[in-house]
Amino acid sequence: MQRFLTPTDIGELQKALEDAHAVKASPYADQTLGKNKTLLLIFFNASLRTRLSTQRAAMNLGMNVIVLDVNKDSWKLETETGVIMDSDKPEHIKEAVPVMGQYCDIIGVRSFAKFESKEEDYSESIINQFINYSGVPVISLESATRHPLQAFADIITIEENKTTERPKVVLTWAPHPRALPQAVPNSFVEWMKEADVDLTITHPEGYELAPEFMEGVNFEADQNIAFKNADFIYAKNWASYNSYGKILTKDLSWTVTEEKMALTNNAKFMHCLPVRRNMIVSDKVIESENSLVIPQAANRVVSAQVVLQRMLQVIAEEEDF
Ligand code: SN0
Repeated sequence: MQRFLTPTDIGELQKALEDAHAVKASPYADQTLGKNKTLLLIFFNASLRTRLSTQRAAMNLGMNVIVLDVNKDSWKLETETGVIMDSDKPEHIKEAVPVMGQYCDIIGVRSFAKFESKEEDYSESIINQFINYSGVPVISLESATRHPLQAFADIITIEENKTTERPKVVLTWAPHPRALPQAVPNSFVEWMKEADVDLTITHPEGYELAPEFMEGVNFEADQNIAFKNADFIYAKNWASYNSYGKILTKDLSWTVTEEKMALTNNAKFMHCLPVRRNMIVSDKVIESENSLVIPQAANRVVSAQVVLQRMLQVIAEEEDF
């Protein structure tokens, strides 16, 4: 496994879920796999869960970890090609990335959508430069259009908590004060399409995800109707794709409240965190027994550990060869 960005990269989902189960049952079983191997985590944006859970996963595998917050602790990186470098960015990403690759065996990179250009964000130009120039396997820690470690952890969480064979899962847009990327909902939809679930998406007009993600997904414009018989409510805000990066509404009638949850089949509540209380979800719902946000975050260690384990196995095979 040379890169982790989409479900295709991890192969058969059922097998990945079995690996997740094994990792959870016995987190230290592969302590020697990561011996003398180094994971480098590069952050262009803030992080709490991704940083800590990925470090923990690496430590469970016996790896060493280096974390770099590029914007705080390093030279600011120029990411555009062909520019005269007379700005405040002293180093070009085309040198920085191969240099980073010299110091580690696997790189994880977080680089959010910049919302300057839809084409630029959806071309995934930053993470692709890591894939093309680092010389080592690359993991997305949330890139411009995807957050696969989150989506994989979400599926693990749904599998653990479902009470029916094929649960109804509802992804609902919810209001937020800032413009947020589409990475989390994009990956959630992309991974749910692979899972044995009945997925519905509900959002206000103008919040359609990119066509490649919306394709084949059941859409319901009325949030109250969408919530009927739901077994899982997955709330998330995202900025508009069509009016790229714009906030079209902050309508608080979309907030997930107890009244809305009462429409469901006693659904579990999920959110990737960080969450704005009483915008996305009411205090009561997030603190209720049906809230899965903490076990969901705990599963971030599991998803990261499965991905690292597979990359380390490939490295070990190459070394044996
Ligand atoms: C990020 C996002 O993609 O929505 C990361 C989620 C895992 N979330 C935020 O940036 C939230 C920031 C805020 O102001 O609430």
